Amino acid sequence: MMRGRELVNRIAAVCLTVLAALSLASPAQAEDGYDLWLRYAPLEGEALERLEAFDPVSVTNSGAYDDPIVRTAVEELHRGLEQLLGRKLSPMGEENGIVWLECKFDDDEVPSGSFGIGSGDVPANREGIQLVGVDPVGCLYGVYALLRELSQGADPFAISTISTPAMPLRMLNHWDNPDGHVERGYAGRSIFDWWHLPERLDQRMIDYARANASIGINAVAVNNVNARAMMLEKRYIEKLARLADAWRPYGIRVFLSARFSAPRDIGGLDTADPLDPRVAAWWQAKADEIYAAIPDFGGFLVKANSEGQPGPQDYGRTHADGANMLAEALRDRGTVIWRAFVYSAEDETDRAKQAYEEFVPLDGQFADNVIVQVKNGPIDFQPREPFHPMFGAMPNTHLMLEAQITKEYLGFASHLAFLAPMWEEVLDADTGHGATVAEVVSPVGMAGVGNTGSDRNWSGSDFDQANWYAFGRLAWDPTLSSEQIAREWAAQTFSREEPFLDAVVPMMLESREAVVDYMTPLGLAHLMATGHHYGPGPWVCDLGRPEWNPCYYHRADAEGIGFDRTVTGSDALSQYAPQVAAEWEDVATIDPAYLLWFHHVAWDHPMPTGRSLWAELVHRYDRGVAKVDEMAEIWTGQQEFVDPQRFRAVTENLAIQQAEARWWRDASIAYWLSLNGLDLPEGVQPPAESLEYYRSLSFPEAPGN
Ligand code: BDP
Repeated sequence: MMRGRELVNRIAAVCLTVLAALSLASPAQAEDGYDLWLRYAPLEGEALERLEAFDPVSVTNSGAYDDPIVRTAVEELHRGLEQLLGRKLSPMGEENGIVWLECKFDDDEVPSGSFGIGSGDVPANREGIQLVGVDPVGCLYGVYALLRELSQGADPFAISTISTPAMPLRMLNHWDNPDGHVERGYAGRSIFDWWHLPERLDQRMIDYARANASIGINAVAVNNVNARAMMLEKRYIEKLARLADAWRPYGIRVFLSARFSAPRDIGGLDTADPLDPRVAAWWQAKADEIYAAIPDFGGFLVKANSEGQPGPQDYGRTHADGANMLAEALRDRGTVIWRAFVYSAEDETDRAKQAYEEFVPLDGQFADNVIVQVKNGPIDFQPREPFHPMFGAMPNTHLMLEAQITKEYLGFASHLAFLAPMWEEVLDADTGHGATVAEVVSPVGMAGVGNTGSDRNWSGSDFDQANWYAFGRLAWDPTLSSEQIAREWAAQTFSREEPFLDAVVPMMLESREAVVDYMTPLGLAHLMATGHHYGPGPWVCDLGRPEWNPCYYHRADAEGIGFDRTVTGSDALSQYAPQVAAEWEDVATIDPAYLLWFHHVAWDHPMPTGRSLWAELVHRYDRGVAKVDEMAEIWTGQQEFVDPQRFRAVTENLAIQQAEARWWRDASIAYWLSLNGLDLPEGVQPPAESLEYYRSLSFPEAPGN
């Protein structure tokens, strides 16, 4: 007879067996996305065997442990290998190492951060992996590159690469406010805990630095370009210094967004006139104070005379006057990044023309340590814009590209839109001035408006992590294809199984075009609702300033739709090099993707497909909606490859996107119908609700505003 104790033990044993079987059956344990692409999921099968051949695997370095960045590199390598192998490694040491790090090459000809990886002899006459960094941060980047390859299942002995960053500055701009609210943030509160700094440093600050370093990001502007002067006060400098200290071992320099009127706001002066010697002296003293606390401070990022921000024009001075005064304060130490995103509240000029008109005449007048940061397109981070005409038009100015990683205009965090194809489109664009956009900005850099927040998954959705990742990878190498980036991201983040990648990578690559289709097809732009930009608002025509209104951008009426930017209209086209303008000036030959950006055309305008413009527009809305349905279906088939928690999270987001794609399509069509009075093309579904219904919707609580 079984005694009570024995029975309990047996039941417990059965339960354990069942639990173990259950956990084996589920694809992976639940994950919340916090580990990003740095999951280093344990290798299996051949990939594991190949890495195991390195027994005993450990990490060696050439005696440069005194350098904090090398220490990070060694730790990251150790940690990554342990996770991939699923076991502890022997301690690091020179004798038994199989990955040999050489981190002090010191060659001024080669850009900082460059590295090479290959198999070869390592100490103790054994075959191993050699990793040579031109400098400590080169070693760190090399380590992440090696782990990236191994994570994807690469044969360690076949890894052979030499890599050099294309651009010196690979930067994130955070639009985070000191109170924790993130402007255009859809991932929760700010990750920067200004309230508790400098005493308390959240572990997230280290994990954030790891993530950035792993994709080559080396600079961070921590606060909103709509800046509070307070961030320049002594107590904030102390907070910032703590972050700078934490991020230095990851090769990251800090920048501050500086409010141009700070000498007035917090400096006790009655002016911020850049030509006033007292103002220059104030900034000089402020810079000295910052450098005393942060010797490698990167510099200031400035939004001036744009959307109500103060700037040099308040005193009748130019952008160059303002930027150069700050540059003098930072001279030989740091950089002024001056944003070209300007449009004036008093200017009647087509908004798409204003930045070029203000900046191009100043070419050659900016100090050497000034960079002018230009958004990818001439309006504002729309789902599709032509490249900004300033690229290539200012050969004597350092120009940098600004992209938006957070999806303010592409459905917030709940829509799946992989942005690499959008950035690839702009980087590859031929400016007609003898260089592509990538070639214009490569000597300088790229900035991305961050999408991080306090959400466990960092970016508000699992797939939005891919945009952070893609931004870093493209800033490192703008010739990388979107496909390669999507593949390596998906393999590291979700699953390295081929069937999974073959399904999910194409889905990612087509996702941004789907958004263009269901929101702003054929070159339409800025039709989002007022303020928060959530959802459609093409009917908004009555806001105070003309360019605040979607009607300003689409110009639709009974006869036609689109913004004439040719010589018969605003002539924004003439800001492009002649050969580029020639491609877009003819309504018959222009790429339909840009048609309504540059032309006002009749609803019955014949399109290359043989459809009328109206039918083509409706067709594209339907195509976008159908694509999202297809994406949802593809995802449904991936359950076996993804842990339950993230599988469900993505599934739910796709359901939101399906509904909202329909909403965009229906509301837009209902509105155009009210203007053009046309019939819907044969077989096309009418909008589900009335125009009045769509107009009545309001979302004052939409995030990020
Ligand atoms: C717009 C955003 C606004 C930013 C501005 C900018 O709506 O919140 O302040 O860009 O880039 O797209 O300065």
